[in-house]
Amino acid sequence: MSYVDEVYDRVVKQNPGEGEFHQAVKEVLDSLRIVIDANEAKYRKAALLERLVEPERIISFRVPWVDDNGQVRVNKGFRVQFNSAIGPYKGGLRLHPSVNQGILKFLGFEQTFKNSLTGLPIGGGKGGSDFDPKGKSDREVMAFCQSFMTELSKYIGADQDVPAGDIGVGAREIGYLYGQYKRMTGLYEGVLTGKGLTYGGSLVRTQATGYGLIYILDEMLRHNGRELEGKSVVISGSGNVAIYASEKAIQLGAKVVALSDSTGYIYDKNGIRLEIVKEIKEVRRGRIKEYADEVPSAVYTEGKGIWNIPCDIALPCATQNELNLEDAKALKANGCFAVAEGANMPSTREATDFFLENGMMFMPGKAANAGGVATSALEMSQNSLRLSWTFEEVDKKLHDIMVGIYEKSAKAAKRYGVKGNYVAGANIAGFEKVVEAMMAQGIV
Ligand code: NDP
Ligand code: 2IT
Repeated sequence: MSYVDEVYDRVVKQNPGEGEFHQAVKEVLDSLRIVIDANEAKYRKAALLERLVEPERIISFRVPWVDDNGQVRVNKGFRVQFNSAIGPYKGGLRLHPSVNQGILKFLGFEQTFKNSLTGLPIGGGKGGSDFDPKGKSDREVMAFCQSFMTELSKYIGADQDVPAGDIGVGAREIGYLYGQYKRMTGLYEGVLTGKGLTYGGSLVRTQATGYGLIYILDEMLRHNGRELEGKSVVISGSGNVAIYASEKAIQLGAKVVALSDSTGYIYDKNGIRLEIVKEIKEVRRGRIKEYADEVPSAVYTEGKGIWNIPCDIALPCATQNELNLEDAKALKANGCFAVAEGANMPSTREATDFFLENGMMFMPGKAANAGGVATSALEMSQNSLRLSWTFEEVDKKLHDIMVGIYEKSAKAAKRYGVKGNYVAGANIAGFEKVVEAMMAQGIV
């Protein structure tokens, strides 16, 4: 049996019930076969893959807090410190009822390669809780965040592990988490990113994942003889990534016609009016349905189905496995020619294979959404320097990093004879740096 298959079988056996983690490992290992087969003896002897798929450490803890009725509630808290070969653990915190250890392991594993691709010195980590922020008061969210950080603060630090936002964690949550970290440790340090601008945050971090997604999409289109201007775009989700992907796409002359949330989707043939979406989502914390109540040209449809809307470009920006084979076929049949993933692993394996086998341009999440964490690393740099860069400076660095990720992924794919396969290219380029650092650091 090949080394890759052996290690994959072992992952399935040793990590029962963690489907998303198995899926992420399989996707990465499958596209690394060419590299691993060429170095099999060396990697086997060093148990390189066995080490790569095992998190360095998982911290799991109880999060008790008191709700507005005086009732004590208990959630599960986690931090997966996956790989520190190239820098301190870095990655977001997710607050969503679906969160479990397997999902955080898939995210931490992906994060390791993504962070490597950015070219910046950051390892891979992810954390979160099954706490559901929806419908909670600010005080309840603060109570939860303070309890979560009381425990987490023992395991993180500016040179050790630097969490940030992800689903359900934005500026409000980062603020509460930061305040509690400072109170627990007495340290005013860049231990979290996505901070507010008055206490060490970086300009552009809010926009970074969405902007970065459009920068790399634009690069991919131009290298394949296409352009973004005038194209129709369907974007799933209506959170941080979806909103700022929409903003940059519109700035560059595309027309965004649809957005969604977990309840349904809106279609606006005239192009989405983003200021209304921002008011609903960022100010009111409302539902995307409200857009159709305010904009006569928009139609709201309950449930799934956003991928049946005809478009040139599709950008899944909500959550894992939100786009399956049937959706991929519908996109192709309706004329879609490019897909870039703002979310982490939003396309199922079958959908990804369909895109690759049917000549569609496809940029996988670990390359396409790396602009968020890259800008987080720029926030860390500014904190260390005790300086703040301007919007234009950070935006230019972000743009250059995304172009760099495109080039690394395209070149690695070409080098291994799979030109245009950015899945293989991103996995190989991300892997090479992590492996070199791991091998150099001995058996750890
Ligand atoms: P937000 O919490 O801001 O928004 C999430 C959006 O996705 C909401 O519209 C939400 O709808 C929808 N969504 C979440 N879970 C589900 C679900 N199970 N089914 C359907 N829709 C769902 O999160 P972000 O925008 O920050 O994150 C979106 C994706 O981007 C995630 O995969 C995240 O890991 C990834 N990402 C985020 C980065 C960042 O910097 N924030 C960086 C790189 C990747 P509803 O409100 O109804 O729950
Ligand atoms: O998935 C991701 O890359 C993020 N949620 C951002 C992580 C970060 O540390 O900024």
